[in-house]
Amino acid sequence: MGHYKSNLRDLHFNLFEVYGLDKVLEEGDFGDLDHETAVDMLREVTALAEGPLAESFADADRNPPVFDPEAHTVKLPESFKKSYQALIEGGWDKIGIDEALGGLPAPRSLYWAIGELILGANPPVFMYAAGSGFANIFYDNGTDEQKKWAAIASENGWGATMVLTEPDAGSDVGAARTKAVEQADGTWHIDGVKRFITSGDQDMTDNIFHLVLARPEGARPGTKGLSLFFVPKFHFDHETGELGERNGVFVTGVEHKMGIKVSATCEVTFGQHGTPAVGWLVGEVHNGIAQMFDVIEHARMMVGTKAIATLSTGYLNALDYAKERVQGADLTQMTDKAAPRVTITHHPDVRRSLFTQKAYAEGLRAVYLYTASHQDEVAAKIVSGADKDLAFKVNDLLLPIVKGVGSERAYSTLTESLQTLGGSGFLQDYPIEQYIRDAKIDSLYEGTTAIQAQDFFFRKIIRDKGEALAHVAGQISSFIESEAGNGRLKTERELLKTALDDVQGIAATLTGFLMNAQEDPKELYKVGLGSVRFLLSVGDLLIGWLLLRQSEIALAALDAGTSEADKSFYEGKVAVASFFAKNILPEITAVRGIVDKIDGEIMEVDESVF
Ligand code: ST9
Ligand code: FAD
Repeated sequence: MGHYKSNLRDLHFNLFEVYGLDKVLEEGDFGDLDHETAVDMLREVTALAEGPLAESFADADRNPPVFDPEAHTVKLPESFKKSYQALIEGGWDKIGIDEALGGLPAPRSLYWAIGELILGANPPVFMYAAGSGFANIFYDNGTDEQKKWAAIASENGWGATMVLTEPDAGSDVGAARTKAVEQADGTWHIDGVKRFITSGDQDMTDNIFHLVLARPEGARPGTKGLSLFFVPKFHFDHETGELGERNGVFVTGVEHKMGIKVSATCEVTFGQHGTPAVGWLVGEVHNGIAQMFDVIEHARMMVGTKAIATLSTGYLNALDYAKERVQGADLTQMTDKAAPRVTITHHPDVRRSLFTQKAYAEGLRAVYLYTASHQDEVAAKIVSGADKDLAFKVNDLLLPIVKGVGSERAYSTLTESLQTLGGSGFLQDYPIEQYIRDAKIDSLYEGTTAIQAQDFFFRKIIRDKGEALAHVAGQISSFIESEAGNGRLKTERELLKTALDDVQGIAATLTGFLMNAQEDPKELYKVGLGSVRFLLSVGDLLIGWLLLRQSEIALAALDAGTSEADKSFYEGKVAVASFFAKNILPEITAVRGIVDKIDGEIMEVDESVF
């Protein structure tokens, strides 16, 4: 058995019992895809994930990619290549992709559920295999001719990258200096150095295409002056796809990292090795940052789902260990030195920790699948009654939660998973130390948590005039006011009501700071000081609500009578929702108190004070 422990039962519960996937498949435009096929797909990917994908997880960490500075190439460990090939041979990189690119359209909830299984087992496999997904986005944004290149790239299984970051342009993408110079034949020469580029080179695919942000000569500063270019590693015949000359884009360095080592993080240099780096303007329009955000939105969803998937396997590994490990006596017999020794699941603090892990793993899964359901018009209608326009706004609203809250809570809760194993957790004999190292990146790339929090408040709430937030808050209110649980969830619904009031209070306080900033710009600092706390609080509110919704469904299933295995599953749902409502939700009240009293004092002190 490999390191990866999936939670297929919970995925089924979410997809079929909570989010109505059967109805989505019936009403949506997904061809022959039906309940049985979806169940088969999930089962097959689970076997693949627990087997061949997980197989190289540790080996590829201990034997990271090798960079050859002369040849500008990156070689990946053989063990990892086998995992990658297993995914590609199964055609799993084509799920959710347009049929024009050889794909199989699927509801986004199913797509991301499959994604969770792959990302939990071996995240870089998913990332290297994202070429067809990138091709799909290129297809959607490209000219008719470029659509053909996208199909060539997808059908030939080419790799792909997203290229934004430069040494002086990280969070501040608009500071990028890489230039684009138009040529007489309509192509562009790209000139500059990008850094931290994931999958910048590898030796698994025949070709790689880079989607690169660069600034055409004379274009304005900032993100709005950037355009998006398609830059292949090898030129190719645009009709047949046959490979030609090497293009002038070269990997000039590979980073040595804390984790996720097999995912090659590359410095990529354009047009500075005697060969021009020829690029094509995507869609023949100068709309680079908006086009790149089509990629970023998927990548942010991917990063959040990756973090959540890792937390889930971390929790399940910790749980297995806790059920076996015998240590100490039951607390009620602590003075009896001869009392029988018990498994550590008997200790209250271990139970507190395991329930915290279960709550965040299952609660965050509910959040990413709720979000995914708003990426499909049909699914959104079924799940929350949102029409197409509102559905996509809800998705926009929730992406910083999936990414920002998912990554922060997964990382901090994974330390609980490690703690459950005591000293053994610190050893490489168990996967959790690697989970923690591999998961740290999730709060950093694709926009740090601070950036997610600003995006959430300024763009997704203020600029949206609170429409999407009001829709979700309305859903939560309806649940609070309902008879959910027939009286058995009364206390929990009251706690949820307090949490909703507190979150709305925090939102109002931050909005007040923003209004006051029209008179005194420094008031804006107060928004910056409170925005991450706000993001995390909204995340907890959503988790609390969705766990309680699950609890309501579980109670109904228990009332109807279930199998013994399902009985434990549903009882677990009821217990974890109650635990979260009673132990975590009340913390939001304290956050509200803190945000109410933000005074901006730390913005006044001199830098020397630190
Ligand atoms: C990175 C990659 O870190 C890490 C891992 C890569 C793994 C690759 C594998 C991926 C797999 C997933 C793909 C699967 C595909 C499946 C497909 C299946 C079909 N939403 O606020 P303004 C736009 S990469 C949408 O003024 P500033 C918008 O156009 C590096 N759009 O920003 C806006 O114009 P307007 C990642 C948004 O102050 C314009 O930007 N790096 C959003 O100029 C300007 O907006 C980062 O993420 C949004 N939320 O710039 C950088 N926001 O307003 C983080 C902005 O007119 N930094 N736009 O609509 C930021 O995000 C900054 O806030 C900033 C600020 C750069 C946007
Ligand atoms: P900085 O922007 O310098 O941030 C430093 C600190 O300051 C952070 O804590 C940040 O939150 C804070 N900060 C910065 N600006 C603000 C602000 N305005 N308000 C509040 N706080 C702020 N990039 C790509 O283009 N393609 C890739 O494929 C890719 N893959 C990556 C893979 C790895 C392993 C890594 C480490 C990075 C990757 N990146 C990639 C780059 C990644 O997206 C950036 O590292 C990230 O956006 C942060 O930029 P930075 O590292 O320059 O940090």
